[in-house]
Amino acid sequence: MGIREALKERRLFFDGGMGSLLQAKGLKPGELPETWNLLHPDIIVGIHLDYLKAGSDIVTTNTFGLNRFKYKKEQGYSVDEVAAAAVANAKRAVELAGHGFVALDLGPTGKLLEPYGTLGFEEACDVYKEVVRAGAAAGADLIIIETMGDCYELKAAVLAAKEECELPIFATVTLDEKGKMLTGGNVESVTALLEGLGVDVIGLNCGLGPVQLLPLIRKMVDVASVPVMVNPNAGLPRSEGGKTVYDIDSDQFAETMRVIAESGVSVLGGCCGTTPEHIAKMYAVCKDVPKPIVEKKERTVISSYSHAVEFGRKPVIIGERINPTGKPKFKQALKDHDMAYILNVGVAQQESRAEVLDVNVGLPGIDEPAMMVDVVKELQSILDLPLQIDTANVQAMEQAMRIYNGKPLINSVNGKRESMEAVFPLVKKYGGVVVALCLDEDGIPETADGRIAIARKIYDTAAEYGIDKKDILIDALCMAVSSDKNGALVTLETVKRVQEELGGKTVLGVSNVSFGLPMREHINAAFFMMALQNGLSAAIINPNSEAMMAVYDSFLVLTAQDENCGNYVGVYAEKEAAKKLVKEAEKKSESVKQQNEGTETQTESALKKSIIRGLAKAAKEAAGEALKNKEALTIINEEMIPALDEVGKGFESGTVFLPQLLMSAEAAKAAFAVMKESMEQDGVAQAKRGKVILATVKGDIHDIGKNIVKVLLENYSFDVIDLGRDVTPEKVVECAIEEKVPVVGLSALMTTTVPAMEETIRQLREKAPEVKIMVGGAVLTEDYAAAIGADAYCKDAMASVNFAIQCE
Ligand code: B12
Repeated sequence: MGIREALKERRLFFDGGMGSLLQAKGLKPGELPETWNLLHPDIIVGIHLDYLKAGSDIVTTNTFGLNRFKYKKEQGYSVDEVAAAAVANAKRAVELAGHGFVALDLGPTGKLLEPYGTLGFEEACDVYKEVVRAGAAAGADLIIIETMGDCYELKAAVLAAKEECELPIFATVTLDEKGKMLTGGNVESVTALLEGLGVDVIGLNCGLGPVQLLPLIRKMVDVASVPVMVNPNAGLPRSEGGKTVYDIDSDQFAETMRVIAESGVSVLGGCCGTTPEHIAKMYAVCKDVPKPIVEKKERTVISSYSHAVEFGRKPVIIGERINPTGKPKFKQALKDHDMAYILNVGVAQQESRAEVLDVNVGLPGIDEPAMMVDVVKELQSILDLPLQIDTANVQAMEQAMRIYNGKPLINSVNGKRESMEAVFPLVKKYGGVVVALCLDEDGIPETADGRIAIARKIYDTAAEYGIDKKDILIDALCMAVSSDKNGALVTLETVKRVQEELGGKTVLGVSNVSFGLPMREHINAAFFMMALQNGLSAAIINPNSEAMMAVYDSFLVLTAQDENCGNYVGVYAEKEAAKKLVKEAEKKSESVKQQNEGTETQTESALKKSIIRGLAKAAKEAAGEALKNKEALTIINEEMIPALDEVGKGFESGTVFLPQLLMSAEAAKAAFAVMKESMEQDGVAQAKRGKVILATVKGDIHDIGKNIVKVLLENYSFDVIDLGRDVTPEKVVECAIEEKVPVVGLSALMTTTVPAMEETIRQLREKAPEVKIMVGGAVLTEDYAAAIGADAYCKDAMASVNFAIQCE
């Protein structure tokens, strides 16, 4: 019986941890566990066998960290031979036990993907393909992709598995206690992505214990239409005497797993810290819990890297502005490859509360696939909104769907056979919700009956490709009322009937209706309200139009979809207050003075805003502007650091995610380069001063602050030796002795790296007692600096100069 049949029949059990068992058997720190497949096959077979005897149906190959970055032929072992040996070991155990399936294990590559890191998306796919090819050839029964913290990398792994073999795919991600992935995804967005990609079983593993995972897993069972699996750690880890211990025992583990089994989870197992004992106890208490029935949820969902957007609840606003039609400036931006312009159009729509952004870059004479890929990459690196890939060019569509970081909305397919044959296979492969236009070989029907018939035809054909009705949004099409007086009525009737007769969901490009008329916004707004009233699920509109958004907000209030009018009051009370302020300001006579102040604040906020938004080009430009009014150091202290502080606070409170943090850091660096140039120009040439070593301590990669300190010290003619970031205490000491340096400056930005700073100071005191040490970084305080033995705490870069001068 294959694993898919077994899954239909009964609950399945995975194995538990591998790494900790190997350590107990002598795996040394720094040694790669995967190599033991070749060096100690008997130990690996033994562990697999223990799990199979404990009740596991599936054993996971010892290949979690296997990839080309760690294994190269020239270093002794190739990816292929390790994968083949790992599968052979697992198969041997299955043979000895007389039952079981072998899951080829794929873990994170250990590298961040572009644009936040250096690993390209296609290269990530290739890295995984190597392992999949070898593992599948060696006879694995399924693929398990696990412990993923970044959904982009997860997508690369799933595509690699799909493109290299036909094996069933199980995929699990790791969430923190707030229910977020490292790069910000949550249960809903991961579910949308993985179901879209056609993964067989989805779930959660590692990171947390079963108790903490329980609420998150319940949420996943609520939204998923495929079986759910959970492999938790043996509770929460903590360090005790240099060893990792977990806070619950095997009995408590098993008991919580029983509750998880009863919550509708189909596949159970363990992760870090779990042993055959945990699995045996879990199996004993869970084996008789009836297997859950996995219900298909009729949810129409798309996602970005960070969140999901669902259709069919509150109407969804899709921003239409990233589209060259009728926009000469936008056309020019496309021709000039002016990404900053396009990004700004996106940012403005997000600020106007668009929930999805339409992306259309079709222009005669342009390489549309290349442009579409570039624009999608740029947008998804800065904005966290899901995108609607809007193109008639199938190649552009496929390339964009491939590199899109989530489950996209696709615009569009239509009732023509040719269109369906081109688009549906892409939707099946990459996942997505597709907009389906009510037209076919015979054109656009004049009646609602005709459009409904096309909608039915599209649903039926999609089903032949394995695409559910829920993943289709019917576009009833909206004709210009100036040329067809009944056009709007037919559209509205179609919208209503798709929902009532076909149980489907709808979308409309609303603005077409007013084509050829003056003051188009009046017609658009009125038609928008009528469409909403007829049950429209999503509207492609200009979210920057106050009239359109007023219709939307009012509609929510009037249809009881705005609890306590909270949304309405939130948006319009502020607007009303702002209007009053403007009026009052106009009355005042000191208009000239105010205008001046106004410009300055605008410039200030432009720099701050672009750093917060992560817009590097805009930050660079704003930095140049800001320098016209203020000195570099003042700008750094008053604008750049507060901007980064704001991002940091958001990160801490869970409203900002790592990708945004990285983009803000990049923007800050771009602005900082401008400041540096200005400071260098201002620098007064002086006689050379003494040497200063600067380093960010071991384990810490934050260096923006340290680099500012460096520029300022150099400005004051100090000879700075910059050891970079993540610097060991030994390296600092060695350099201090070798270069006979009187002052060392250390930077640490995290509570977790302050101990490394303390250790560096301790070693300096011991081996180079004459050196003066100054320290800085956001987490430090005067008291803390004194407590760890530093000579001086420098709250900013200027303080570092003053201290270095004092030491002369
Ligand atoms: C930008 C940033 C990043 C960037 C860093 C890019 C880079 N090249 O530096 C990236 C995105 C890579 C990053 C990664 C991470 N970050 Co970070 N990051 C920040 C952020 C938003 C701003 C830091 C900054 O540059 N500030 C601006 C500079 C100019 O200020 P500054 O460093 O304090 O420097 C001034 C003074 O302190 C002083 N000074 C600084 N150093 C020195 C040294 C000497 C010798 C002297 C004299 C003076 C001095 O002078 C400077 C100029 O005035 C902070 C939040 C914050 N507000 O601090 C979080 C923050 C530091 N990061 C945090 C975390 C958790 C992380 C990650 C672990 C996230 C993750 N899950 O992966 C990783 C860490 C990886 C690692 N091992 O280090 C946390 C730390 C929490 C804590 N209390 O320990 C913070 C506080 C955010 C938060 N609130 O949660 N981060």
